[in-house]
Amino acid sequence: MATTFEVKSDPQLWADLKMDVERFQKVPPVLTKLYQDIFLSQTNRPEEMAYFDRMIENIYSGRIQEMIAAKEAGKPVIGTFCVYVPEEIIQAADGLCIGLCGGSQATIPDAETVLPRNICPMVKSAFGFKISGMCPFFQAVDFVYGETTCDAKKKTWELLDKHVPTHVMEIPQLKRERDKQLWLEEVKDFKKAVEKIIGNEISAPELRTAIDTLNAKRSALQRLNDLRHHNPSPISGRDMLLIQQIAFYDDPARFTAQVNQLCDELEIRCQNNNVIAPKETPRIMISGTPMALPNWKLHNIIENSGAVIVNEESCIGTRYYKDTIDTATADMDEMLDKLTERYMKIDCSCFTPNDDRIDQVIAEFKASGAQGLIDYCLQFCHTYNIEAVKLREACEKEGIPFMAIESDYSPEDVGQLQTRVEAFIEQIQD
Ligand code: BJ8
Repeated sequence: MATTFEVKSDPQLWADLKMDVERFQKVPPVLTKLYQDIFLSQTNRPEEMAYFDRMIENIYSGRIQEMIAAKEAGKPVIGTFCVYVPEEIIQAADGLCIGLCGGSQATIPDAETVLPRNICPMVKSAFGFKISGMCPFFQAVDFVYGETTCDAKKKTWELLDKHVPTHVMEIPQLKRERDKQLWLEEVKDFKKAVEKIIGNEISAPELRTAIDTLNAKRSALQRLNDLRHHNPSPISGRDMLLIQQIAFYDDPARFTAQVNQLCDELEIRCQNNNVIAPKETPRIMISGTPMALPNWKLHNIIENSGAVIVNEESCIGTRYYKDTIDTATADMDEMLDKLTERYMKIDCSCFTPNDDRIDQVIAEFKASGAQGLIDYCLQFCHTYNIEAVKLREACEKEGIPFMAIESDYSPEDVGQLQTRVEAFIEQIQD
């Protein structure tokens, strides 16, 4: 295990950001220990994971300083909660797009002083981070862009707006031609809002370059995901999840270069049969709701139970990168049209009907060489929870072993989940 790993502190920076420094300085040592236990305890990790370890070491210091430097240079720094917010437009304005979804139990009691208890933990965690002054990312953004994907989120934006300027994009919930038109108008409004910050119109070449940058990022993640499908897998599910989480706050070009470097290493590892676990290791695919940093709970349980995770059909997973934008045009209106088309392919369960997602899950299952599917649903996420019914039916039809798990961020159900996961792993090996 690397002993030099340490999540860095920067109390002066946090004080400048008006955080609760006294409380927050307890976080880096806790994250250091958690990271050492979950990630650095693995054996034979790819060497190129060192970059992603450094990203975690600098999560509360170096990356925040980069955000502040960007702000001081007049660049927009925008917080988002959903993969429907078109980050190409932020990139075209030379801005930073930072994912703010919360994956920690620590701020849920703060959120519950305001929000009802029985809503999604991701929404509560993120809201709690803001109202408690416990997230440097939240403190460093100019404003946040919410969306109307689910009830918990869209009503929380009204309350969040009191603490940080919160704009809302309307995301339609059907995918007819008239919905596409509505969505295109929303994309154009989003572009205008970003242009207002920079005091300039985004030009067609700027948007084109941004599309190329984000396409390259998504392609690199596709390449990485294809490589992990190799049997035996050259990288653990925990490390893959980590990389997919870091994708939401790292610089896109730098991140892409690092992912491609990791892919180069994994190609060689596959050729040399230098892998993370033996060929007979049970292979599991995850589908469902996103796992925001530092939600590593289910991956840790599954891989500690002797299986390897080989795919995440999730927004912190393939839904983020399975589609790129058609680059056949450099005309602004046509690019916005193609961009909208690409975003409409994201198959979030907030859409109805959403049968494309069921087909996508089955296709990814087959491509990944998984032996069983675990559908993960955050507590109180009604759309994913109900969509699991159709997913189960589709799996039964295909003969795919299926298990649905509903959980939150608390450690209370770990023992029970462990028992269920172990039984499932036994079942898929029979
Ligand atoms: S596109 S999955 S990132 S909305 S917050 S819907 S878990 S109850 S996150 Fe999401 Fe965009 Fe869809 Fe993806 Fe459920 Fe929780 Fe709502 Fe959630």
